[in-house]
Amino acid sequence: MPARKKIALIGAGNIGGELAAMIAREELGDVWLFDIPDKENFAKGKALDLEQNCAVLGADSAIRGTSSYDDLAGSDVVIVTAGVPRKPGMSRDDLLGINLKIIRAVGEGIKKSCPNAFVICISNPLDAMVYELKKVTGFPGERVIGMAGVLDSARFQLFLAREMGVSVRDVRAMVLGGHGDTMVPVLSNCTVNGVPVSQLIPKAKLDEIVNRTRMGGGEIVKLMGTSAYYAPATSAIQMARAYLNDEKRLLPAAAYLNGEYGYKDLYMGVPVIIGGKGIEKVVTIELTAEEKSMLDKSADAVRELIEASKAL
Ligand code: A3D
Repeated sequence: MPARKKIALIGAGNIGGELAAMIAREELGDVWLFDIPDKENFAKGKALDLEQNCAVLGADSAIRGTSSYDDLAGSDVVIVTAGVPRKPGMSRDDLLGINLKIIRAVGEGIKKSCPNAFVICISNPLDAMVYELKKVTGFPGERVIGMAGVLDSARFQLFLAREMGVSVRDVRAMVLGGHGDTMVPVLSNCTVNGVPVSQLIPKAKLDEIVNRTRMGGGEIVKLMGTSAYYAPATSAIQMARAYLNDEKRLLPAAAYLNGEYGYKDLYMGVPVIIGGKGIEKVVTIELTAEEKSMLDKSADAVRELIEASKAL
């Protein structure tokens, strides 16, 4: 019998807990919920609650809490949510100073204990944090990826579907670029079951939806006082599942770019194929001149943040 997959969740907060619940429910693997020593008991308690939840559901995944990287040894997948989330009025970039230090420590721990893992970063500011994780671990780009595009695209698809009164299942759309206000909802490739969305929604309304998508995270922070966690967790699980089951999903995600789309040494949201080898391909799609220029602006914003990290 092959052993169960081992999945390490670094950060046992809101997203970490939801990730653990989903992994266990789907029996994708056994889970280690990791947090800082001050929160080790919290992580252990949450793990116990989640494992008891599994007993109700009849799922056999084991869930453990820890603050020791040794317990994460040999993990197949590591999902990083360590750090602080936004509070109302904050931008993701405001988190850079505090989360950078945390991500550096986390990167060292992963490098030591999980040298073969597929690493999915969720901590914000996303593109700069995933860049730092790759730098600190020294892992190849195929094995270090950032989750943002799946979530931003789902928000975009939801708003489009609600506007048209159709099922979210029939709306296909992608959001590329950095995970910030400069993100690029790609209208030229957006369809409802193959019908270009521009034939179905007037331009002024589309512009409104694009804008709401760009501000989608902030809308929730303003209402809840902290950032979203259900949809971010589900989005990361979609990526982890694609890796663990070698699904070859084509998904938008923050990938290390080495010349693709004309960008070098940068992490940014692009369409990628995720399978058993990690990021198996960065897919280059045709963009309109306007979309490419928005992507360039977004790349500049990410580059600025990466440069700021280097100075810290
Ligand atoms: P929260 O519930 O505060 O959980 C974060 C956890 O990280 C806390 O339990 C902390 O104790 C823990 N932590 C802090 N330092 C360390 C460390 N050195 N090692 C291990 N754990 C540590 O936040 P959350 O789960 O709501 O959000 C986590 C991160 O995800 C934040 O940075 C958010 O901004 C980000 N986020 C990203 C998206 C994207 O779409 C990319 C969406 C929503 C939230």
